[in-house]
Amino acid sequence: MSRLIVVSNRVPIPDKTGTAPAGGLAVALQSALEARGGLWLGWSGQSCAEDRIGPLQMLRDGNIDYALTDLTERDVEEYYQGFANRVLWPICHYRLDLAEYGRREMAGYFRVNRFFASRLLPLIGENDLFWIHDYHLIPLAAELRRQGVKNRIGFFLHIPWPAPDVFLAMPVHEEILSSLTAYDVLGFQTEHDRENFAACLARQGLGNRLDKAHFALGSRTFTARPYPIGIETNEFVTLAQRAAGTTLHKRMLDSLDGKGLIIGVDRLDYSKGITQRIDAFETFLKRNPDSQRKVALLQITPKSRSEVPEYEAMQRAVAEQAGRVNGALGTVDWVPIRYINRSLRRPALAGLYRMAKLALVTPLRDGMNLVAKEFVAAQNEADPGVLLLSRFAGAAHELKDAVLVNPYDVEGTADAIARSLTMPLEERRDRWKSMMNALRANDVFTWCDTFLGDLSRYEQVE
Ligand code: GDG
Repeated sequence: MSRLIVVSNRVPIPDKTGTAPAGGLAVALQSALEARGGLWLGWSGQSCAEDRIGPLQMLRDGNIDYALTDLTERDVEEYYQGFANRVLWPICHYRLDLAEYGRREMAGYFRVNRFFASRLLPLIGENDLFWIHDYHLIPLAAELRRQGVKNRIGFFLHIPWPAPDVFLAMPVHEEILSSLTAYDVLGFQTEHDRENFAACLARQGLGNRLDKAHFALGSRTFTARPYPIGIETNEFVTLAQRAAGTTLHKRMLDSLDGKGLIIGVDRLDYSKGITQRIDAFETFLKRNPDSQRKVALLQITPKSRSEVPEYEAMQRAVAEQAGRVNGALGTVDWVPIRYINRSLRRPALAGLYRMAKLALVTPLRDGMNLVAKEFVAAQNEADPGVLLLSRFAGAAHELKDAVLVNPYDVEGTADAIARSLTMPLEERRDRWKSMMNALRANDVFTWCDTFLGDLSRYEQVE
């Protein structure tokens, strides 16, 4: 079997407490690589002055070799905080209004991708298989090809691919789109994303579509398919079952004192629809005064990308909003929203999912959304909670038996909360079983094997 080289912006090396960073990419890939072994290269998270970039830091943990590179302060500002997180992220999440274009940032993005290619080159063996991840590294294959790399290279986009009218509004869309054609296998979360991508190629007159999945451009061919990412389903079930006996679990139950727990878990990000969700919860409470004091929303929201101004502003907005609702509706012995702004350990999270009667997973746009899947896996089969899920999350394409909502429709979401909290046991069980079947049929190992199977078999069509 060929050696696997994974490249992603950040490499999730567990710290001494064993806490992996919050992020679907990290959680999914680590378990996949552990099983196969290979090399994982990415940014160390450290920045330094231009003349201080040292050699790669090499580490080994279990079956995985990690290669970490520092970036310069300018790189981080232009490539990471700049083009990746202030142009590509908002554009792919349909937020044209938040995209901040700057030539300096665009140039920085391509420069850092060239730099990643230069760090990889000395490590490459003839038969190595490359799997590049996510929007930070779109031009990496094109840079490697320019250096003569002929190996098979795959790419997986964890976030949505937007509709052509949105994508083509981005100034460098041509370079971004054509650099994707240097890959052999392109993976998207959903069929919808793949079709948006194909529509962008067609609009730009870039290449020919040979069939549903195959495309040709010049002398090269490539495939583009949906590979919906999964979770470690069985492991998560066990994690949640075990959590039932822990002290945290007991403390939480005591503090609820018979109230129904509603849970929300999201990185603090404008794509996750947190403010609309809190509005919907407030509307639900106002319209259903009988439910007041009978439920509590636990919103767990670890901070992310705080150095990007939109995220910092959002941090303040959500805290103020939760405070306002609590101030207006809370009583001396009831707090409607418990808002936590930091990361919990994974077993604790699994236990809280299991305790909850309802999860609110209401992103305005999301590639997949692993929280939705984890919540389902954590449920108690005998008395499962309800998943309320945005239609605009990739997960909605698989979890069709969730209660699907339009997160922009605050009143509709409020009504769906009311319906979910009174859903009969039999219906909850039926919905849960069907969603659980989907999670068992496509877990993170299947996702990884399917992608890598397609990549290792891929032959250029003559
Ligand atoms: C991107 C795409 C796609 C969250 N809070 C805590 C914590 N988490 C974990 C969750 C989950 C992960 O982080 C979040 O994954 P999501 O999929 O929900 O979202 P993104 O981070 O935006 O991920 C997304 C994903 O990539 C994978 O392709 O699904 O659409 O945007 O696993 O459990 N984990 C711990 N404590 C927390 O407080 N331990």
